[in-house]
Amino acid sequence: TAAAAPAGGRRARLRRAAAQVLLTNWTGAATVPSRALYPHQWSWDSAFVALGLRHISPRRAQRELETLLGAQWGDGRVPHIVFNPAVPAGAYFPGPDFWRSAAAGRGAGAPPAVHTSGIVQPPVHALAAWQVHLADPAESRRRGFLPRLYPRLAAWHRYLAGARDLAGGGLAAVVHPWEPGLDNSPVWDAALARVEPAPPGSFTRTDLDHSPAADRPTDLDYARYVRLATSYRDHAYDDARTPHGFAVEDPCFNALLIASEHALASIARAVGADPGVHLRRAEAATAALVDRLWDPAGGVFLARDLATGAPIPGYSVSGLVPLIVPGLPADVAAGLVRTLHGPRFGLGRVHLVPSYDLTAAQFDGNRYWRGPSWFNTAWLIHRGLVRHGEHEAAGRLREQTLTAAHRSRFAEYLEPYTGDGRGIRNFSWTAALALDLLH
Ligand code: 9YW
Repeated sequence: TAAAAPAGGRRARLRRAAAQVLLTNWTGAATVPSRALYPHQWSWDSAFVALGLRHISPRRAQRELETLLGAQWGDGRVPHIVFNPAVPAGAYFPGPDFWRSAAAGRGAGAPPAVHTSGIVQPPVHALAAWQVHLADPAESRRRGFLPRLYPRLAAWHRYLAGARDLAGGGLAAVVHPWEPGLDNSPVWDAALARVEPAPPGSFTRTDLDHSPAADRPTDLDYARYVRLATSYRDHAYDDARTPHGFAVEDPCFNALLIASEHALASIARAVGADPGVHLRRAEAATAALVDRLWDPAGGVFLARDLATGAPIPGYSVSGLVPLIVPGLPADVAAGLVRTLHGPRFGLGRVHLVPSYDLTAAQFDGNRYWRGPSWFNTAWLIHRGLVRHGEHEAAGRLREQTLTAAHRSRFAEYLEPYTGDGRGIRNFSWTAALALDLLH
């Protein structure tokens, strides 16, 4: 509403401050999520960053995505981290010497000259690429942006729809809790409990040098993350050969794949290719999403554990993100909007959208993805509300998000009840998505 909106002067200051964060975090070819905590390029961070950067430099936004896709593997996967060779090896764990992409990933087509991780993150890239193109179509055409990106984005989606459809049900599976981007969500607890932790002392965390331990995943979480990643690496990142100790169909990941598939259809049309294949894939995946993950009783999408074949009870913001999917059945969309406003997520009564059910025993308002509100999921829910004509709720969420970005100095996440910043400050996607919401 107008009363809650930052006044004109504050908006201009917010815009300048957000642009400054993105400039500080720009390395010359890409943007790091944070200079101290995450000093390399992260996959879905870059897509969110590009969505904001397009308002201040469409050209830099194009570069951001080109750099990421330049590190794509031969099998189509887009790695979740592209390592910056200028950063000391010990600055981030797990670093290039852990993943050993060029050697261990050779069979999967890892690039020989760039160091990357071997896992993936949610596919927001086609969606971002199409918006970046629309921000300045003339510059995009001059640089041949879409014709260069289209085959890479298409191969990325083919990888997810092919090698990653582990259950054969038409959805992509994630094989590590880092892949859905919601690392320590309580939704993964039961599946993760079956993973034997790596021995204590076999690795050293670097994240705790930059962020309080109470805001981060635990050592036991990390020991299991390390075990899973080690096993994937030691099986040459081969999806068919790895005995996946963790395999889950996540609603947010698949919703982003569907939304990106629609964007890829637009990109295909723009480059003179056939959009039909993308539209058909989007339609089939939407049906599979509703069929396999929708929980009508809860009014939310649930992740599915492929080890047990059963839905995972637990209400996470991930289960609300499918609100962005075009062509969602009307009763499903209405159910999601009801759940958002209900006691579990408290839309309008707490800051942004909590990452986990406020009423659940596992809710922790400080610890990373176990409760805190994040700006990327707020941005996605905002987009979903607009799509379904919920303009008032969308407007309120937008103003709340802008105010919180400003007040928290672009925090990584927020305690949902107080709105106080948590994690690090000057976080890139917080700045980028605030910039986007200002437009
Ligand atoms: C880590 C970079 C990434 C995000 C993820 C977030 C976190 C990496 O940081 O994971 O080291 O824990 O969970 O979504 O992309 O910002």
